[in-house]
Amino acid sequence: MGGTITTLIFDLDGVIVDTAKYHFKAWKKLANSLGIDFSEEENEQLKGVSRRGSIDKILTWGNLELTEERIEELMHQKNQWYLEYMGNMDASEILPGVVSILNQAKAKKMKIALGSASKNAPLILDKVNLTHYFDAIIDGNVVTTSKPDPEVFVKGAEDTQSKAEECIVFEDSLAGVEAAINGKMIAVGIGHPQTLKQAHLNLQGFDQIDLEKDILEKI
Ligand code: B16
Ligand code: MG
Repeated sequence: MGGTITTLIFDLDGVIVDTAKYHFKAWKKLANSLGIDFSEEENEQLKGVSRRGSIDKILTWGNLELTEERIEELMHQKNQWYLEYMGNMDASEILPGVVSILNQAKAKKMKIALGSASKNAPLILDKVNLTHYFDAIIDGNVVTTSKPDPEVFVKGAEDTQSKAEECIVFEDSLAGVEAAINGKMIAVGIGHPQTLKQAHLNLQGFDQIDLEKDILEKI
């Protein structure tokens, strides 16, 4: 693809920390409490999707129509369980190679942004002590549309004074990879290459990854 890359935009859940497993546990508990089955495959469709978008999907799968008030209660309940599960989280839960990639980007004077659908993103970054790396934090509290809409990444580019074509987005979700592509950015899929086959480049994770050789020279 070529061009100069100035900015790296990271998704949070499943890219920087493995909170995806806590989201899964909390959604499963909620779905099961409503008599709705919830498997890993269904969970895959919720990755990167907002809290509201996720409950809407679960209720559709279960053929349930509930009042707005009840939906609010359920979202609150899910978040309480989620916060409980990730309550003891600390820097040991940062995924392998993440700190190294952030340091490599800093050494190259690149800008670093967060582009997460999660309203809990600032809390999580704080818990794992990574907040200071980020020039911009765009999360579920500041966006109005969900991935695959590119808003979260477009705002990340704006807040770091970057053009879309100068940005690489790292994403573990289908919706997120689509959002990056919709925003005309370079998408690097983190995780299963088959699930994220639309991405420009796929990586298993950041372990042993050299930013220059394994990413910048390959896109
Ligand atoms: P919250 P990401 C997303 O974060 C998660 O992938 C998704 O599973 C979750 O439902 C969403 O955040 C909202 O999270 O309930 O904490 O606001 O992957 O975009 O960093
Ligand atoms: Mg994610």
